[in-house]
Amino acid sequence: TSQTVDLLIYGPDKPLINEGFAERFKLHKAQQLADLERLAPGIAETIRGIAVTGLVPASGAVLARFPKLEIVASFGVGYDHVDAAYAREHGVIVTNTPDVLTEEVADVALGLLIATLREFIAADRHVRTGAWSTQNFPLSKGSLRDRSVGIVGMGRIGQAIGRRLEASQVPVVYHSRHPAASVSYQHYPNLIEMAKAVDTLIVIIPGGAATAKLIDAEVLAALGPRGVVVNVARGSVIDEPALIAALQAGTIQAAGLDVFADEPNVPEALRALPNVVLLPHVGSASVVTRNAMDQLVVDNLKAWFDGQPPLTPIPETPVKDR
Ligand code: 8YV
Repeated sequence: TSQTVDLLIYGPDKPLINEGFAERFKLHKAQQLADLERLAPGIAETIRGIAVTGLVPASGAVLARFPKLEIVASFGVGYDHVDAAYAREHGVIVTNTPDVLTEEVADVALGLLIATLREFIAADRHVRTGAWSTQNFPLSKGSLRDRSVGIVGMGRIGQAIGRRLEASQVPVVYHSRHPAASVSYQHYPNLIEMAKAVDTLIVIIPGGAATAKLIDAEVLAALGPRGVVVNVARGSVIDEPALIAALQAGTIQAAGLDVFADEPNVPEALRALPNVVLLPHVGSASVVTRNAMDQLVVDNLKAWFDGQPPLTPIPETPVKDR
């Protein structure tokens, strides 16, 4: 007879995760940080696993509320909202949902780049408003044809973006702390040097303190007046006021942004700009991909409580033999 396992579903409600667990799991819920306070007395002490279902804060202080915690299964490939250092020190495993979203996010990065360069959103408006009957849509200032792209970050998604750019016959280089063994694109250890050498940046590097405001005024100036920035990583990676200033002044050309510094609050100054395409953090947000991510959260927790190794632990919390 297996003992009941108490799990906390922390974050937005997700049917597939709620329904993913068999009888022996007892589910508790907290949609937001404040809801943790409202857990019945004694419940926090029973929780052995947490599914973090969205970008809710899972700081050390939050995780410390759960003395029996063994595993945090986080939804999404990025886990800058989960304190991995705390988890490591306290023997708590953290898992994320890599791989199942790689191609989807890479598709969105390329789509967003092309939409930005070829002005799809304004062109759509031209048709809808009936303006086309009196005027042809102006030729787009931007094109993928005369560009070279620097990818910031060359992990799984960066490589998938690189493959798409190669298929589109666009030259690719990249910046990351260490060269990636699996690609042959030129590696720039220095981001400024890369920004000088290309006219387009696609940002797909983890968020968190180590990359905060990596794309700053100096990088944007190095990119120059033809500069286009696409961000499908985290808003924290870009100095947002510096980006807005550069777009307003025309010291760079345009930007395509799926992520923002303070979601869902997007500065009015950014929303007013004509030379940006803005998406509400939808990189992985299709039914098919989100279902796969939900399922991977469930499968990590099930594997762990079945005595198996978790499927996709983060590198900071390696699992010893199980
Ligand atoms: C999610 C993401 O939207 O995987 C990521 O890192 O940013 C997205 O897939 C995010 O985890 C919020 O739930």
